[in-house]
Amino acid sequence: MEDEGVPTFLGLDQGQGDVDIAILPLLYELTTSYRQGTAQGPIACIEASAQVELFDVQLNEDLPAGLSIHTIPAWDGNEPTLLQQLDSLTSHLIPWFKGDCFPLCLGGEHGILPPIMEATRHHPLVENDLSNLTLVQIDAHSDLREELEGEAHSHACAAARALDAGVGSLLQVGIRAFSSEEHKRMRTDSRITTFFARDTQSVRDGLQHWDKWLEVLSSIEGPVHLTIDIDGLDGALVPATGTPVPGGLSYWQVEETIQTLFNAPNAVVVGADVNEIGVQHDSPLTQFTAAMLATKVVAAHVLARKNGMWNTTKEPSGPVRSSEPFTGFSQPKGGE
Ligand SMILES: [Mn+2]
Repeated sequence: MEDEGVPTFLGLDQGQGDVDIAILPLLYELTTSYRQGTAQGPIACIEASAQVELFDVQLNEDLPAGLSIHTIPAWDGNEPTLLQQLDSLTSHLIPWFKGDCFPLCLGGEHGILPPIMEATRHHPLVENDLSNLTLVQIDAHSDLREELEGEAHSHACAAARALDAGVGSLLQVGIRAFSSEEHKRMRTDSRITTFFARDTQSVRDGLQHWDKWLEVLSSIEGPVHLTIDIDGLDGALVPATGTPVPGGLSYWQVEETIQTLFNAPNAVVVGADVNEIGVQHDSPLTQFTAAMLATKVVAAHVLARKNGMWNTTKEPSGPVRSSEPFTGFSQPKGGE
């Protein structure tokens, strides 16, 4: 499966047999508003990951730490319509979201999130009911628009579409760019908890807000998906992302978020993505920052697994609670 010359995550040999961790590059870019270039970001990130240290200090071991980490061939769909592309992405992802391996998607613009949510329905802890799922979103933007320039599947609507799909709880951090419509939604939708960068990065009392964020993460129960839009970091660290924004999270805050989440005693992180990775040409900083975070996610997953916190099978809790079968992005919903 490994082609000569195709880069692998961390430069690791592809493991034999079962896949424990699947690295899924998704070369998806349709709607990024400000710049172009997020489609090639995942490959640049994988190339940059060859320079990341394999030793993780919390894990106290070199990756892959006895597990098999596979870099899956990139999804690079060319279906004629946006909705058919989303369906193609969903089909590509489903086999990796069934609970027997940990999927880490590399994007590509944030529009990959709705297909990731649809794939996550197949996870045994989610049981086809996304109201069981907590979505943790690191982002500069709340991504809660109903549409951007007439497009409901724009990257600027990723979190709104995840809520439409039925996600039970959305926890956001790093947020500092949003419309009045989004601001209203953040204040009125009881499923959403937003930690604004203005508060967590405040020179005067940022630490109080940050401690609260970590407390909220520690108290999550049940399955979780972590979506990291790298523009949640301060723009200085990720200048080649689609829409870099000043005033964002430090590298260590994102690392602490990852560690705290994977350590939460009653939560299971069932999947993650690092998205809006751009290709920086004057320096590899953007793609290297993304590679560092992706590596931290993998190391935190491995540590959780070694600590017995990767229990993805669940006793059936009664009939599967599914509101409506999902028929695909490009198929009309039943009854319409
Ligand atoms: Mn986003």
